Amino acid sequence: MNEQILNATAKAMVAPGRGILAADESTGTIKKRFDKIGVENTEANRQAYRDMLFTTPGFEQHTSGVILFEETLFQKSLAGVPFPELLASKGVIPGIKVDKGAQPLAGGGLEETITEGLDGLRERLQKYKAAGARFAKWRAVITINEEAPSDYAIHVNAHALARYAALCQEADIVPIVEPEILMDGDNSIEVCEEVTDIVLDAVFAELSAQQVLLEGIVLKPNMVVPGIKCPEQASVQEVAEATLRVLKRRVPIAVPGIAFLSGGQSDELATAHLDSMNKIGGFTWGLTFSYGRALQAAALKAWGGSNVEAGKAAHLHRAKMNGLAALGQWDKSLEKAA
Ligand code: 5MM
Repeated sequence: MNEQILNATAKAMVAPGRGILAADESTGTIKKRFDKIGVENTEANRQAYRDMLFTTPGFEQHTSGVILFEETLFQKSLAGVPFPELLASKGVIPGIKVDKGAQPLAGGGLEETITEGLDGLRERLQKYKAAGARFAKWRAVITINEEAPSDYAIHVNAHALARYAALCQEADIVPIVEPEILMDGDNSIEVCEEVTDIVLDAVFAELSAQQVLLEGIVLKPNMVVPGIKCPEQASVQEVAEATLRVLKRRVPIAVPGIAFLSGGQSDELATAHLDSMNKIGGFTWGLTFSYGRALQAAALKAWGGSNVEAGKAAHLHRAKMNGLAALGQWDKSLEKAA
């Protein structure tokens, strides 16, 4: 493990005003996205869509890295350049999703899951590194309902995240540690705050127990929000304050950065929340985005399978807005002006 390389990569991933594009949809997930715009889920269409995103002029000013799905890591752009090479030539760090998805937790019974993909990971990491990946991502999924999350689900997922992180660091690949608490229930913001607190506590305990170098990770958490079905929604300020309260309690200052997932928030809310937290300040980590849907939804719709220029314009706009939010310099009026 080369501590300097890991720390330098992690810092670059959360550099001021830049964040991460999560374009690592597995084949099943991208099908759901393509279905909405009536585009067939073929390898050629996936290549064309990702080509549109990665050749957007200027997106690199706001984008430090891109998380790729395995297929994309080994795919070429429409101009014949391997995607990781294309990204690296723009100063964008290529990353790779290495988990194999969330599966039902044996004996769980509460609709809980455990993320799989540890078997053979050491070997796969070498292959990904040779293809140009400098960081990786593993997503653990935590559900909130009347009985969940159970201690069982929290601990096995935290354990797996730490095992993954240790293997990445052994290969000098920065692990993005993503414990996602889903926001699709009817729970209050207070419940989300409590669960986020417990989960982050468990995750950092496991990272420490498994000797993961905190200076060489990026945390990708959910924001503290009420469930989407909760009748009482929260203001931008309330979300920002609750999220920072938990993070300040649970994330050691040795961690170079935190890059949020958007989790189903609207594009503009995800930007507003990030901006609000950066305006509040009072922390040492880089605080940025690692959005999937909140960065891509507008671009996907504008592209619609063929309108490359419209797709690029929509992508650049969201990348720019989130880059400003990562500096605490975003303003709603910028959305209207665009
Ligand atoms: C882009 O979506 C990612 C991959 O999903 P699947 O493995 O289910 O295909 C997902 O992990 C994503 O990176 C994060 O959840 C953040 O994306 P959002 O849309 O929540 O910002």
